[in-house]
Amino acid sequence: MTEKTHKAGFVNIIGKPNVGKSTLMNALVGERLSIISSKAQTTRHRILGLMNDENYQIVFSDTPGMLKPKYELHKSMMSFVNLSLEDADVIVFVTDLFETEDEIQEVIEKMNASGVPILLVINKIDLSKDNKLEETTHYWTERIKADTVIPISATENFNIERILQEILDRLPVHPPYYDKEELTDRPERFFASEIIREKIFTNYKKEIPYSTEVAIDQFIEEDKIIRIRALIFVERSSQKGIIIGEKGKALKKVGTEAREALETFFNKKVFLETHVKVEDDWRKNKNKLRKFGYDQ
Ligand code: GDP
Ligand code: MG
Ligand code: K
Repeated sequence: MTEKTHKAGFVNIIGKPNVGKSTLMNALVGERLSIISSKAQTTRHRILGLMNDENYQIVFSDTPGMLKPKYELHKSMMSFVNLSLEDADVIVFVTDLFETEDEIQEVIEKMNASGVPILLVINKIDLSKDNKLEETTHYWTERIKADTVIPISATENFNIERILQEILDRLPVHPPYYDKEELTDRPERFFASEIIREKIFTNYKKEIPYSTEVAIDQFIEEDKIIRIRALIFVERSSQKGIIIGEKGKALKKVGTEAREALETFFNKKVFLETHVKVEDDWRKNKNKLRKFGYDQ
């Protein structure tokens, strides 16, 4: 492998509940997965897993809450949706033979407008009778600006390799976003920073999440408790004020919610300490920042 040929990118998996996203992830990533926890499926978590090979790194993510009915979507959640769509190098839209576009028209519109290549994956074709697959394909290609359509059966492992190939074909040449060596050693830090980040996304208005990065400064696992110290980086001191909030209320709320999510995720008591730091212009060096979760 050389710097010049290594591919890396973000793949956003989108689809209604029960279409088979988790089953697909397992079939797709299988033993090649560096980090994933079954517990991750139960949290409203953004990163699903990373797939590393000598020549590539695929970062799979989903968008928590994206497909909830509109009235349940907070404004902050919608900005999260936008961010994760814009961030993606490839979108994998998963559906099955039975789902419809009901309640997700807005997300479909955003997806179609994003300019990001979309792989339309139709799952559960093992259940197809008569011309059901044909009808389903027709239905979805009318609605989604897909680059290509891939009928699969996640449970029967049918056509899974093709998805991987289609992703790799569209992945940009780029160095790995996450240190491949470190990842296997310290995935907990990675998950911890992503969980805290998600709470920042759901608690503040658009500008703040865009200007924030989280680094795990300390992660100490003891017998009955995990002690985590997180640094929250912002660009300006005014943003620091917003993050902390009046009498520290806002940050306290984020801290409580994050701690609860961390405890669910790690299945252990968590002591979480947060510090807000102003770091000018970190956005100019975004790639480096994506690694914040691992840096000391
Ligand atoms: P998610 O909510 O999108 O993550 O969906 P899951 O992966 O949890 O799957 C939902 C249900 O669909 C489970 O009962 C799966 O076993 C089932 N399922 C997933 N993929 C297939 C498939 O290819 N064929 C059939 N027949 N069932 C599937
Ligand atoms: Mg799932
Ligand atoms: K790590």
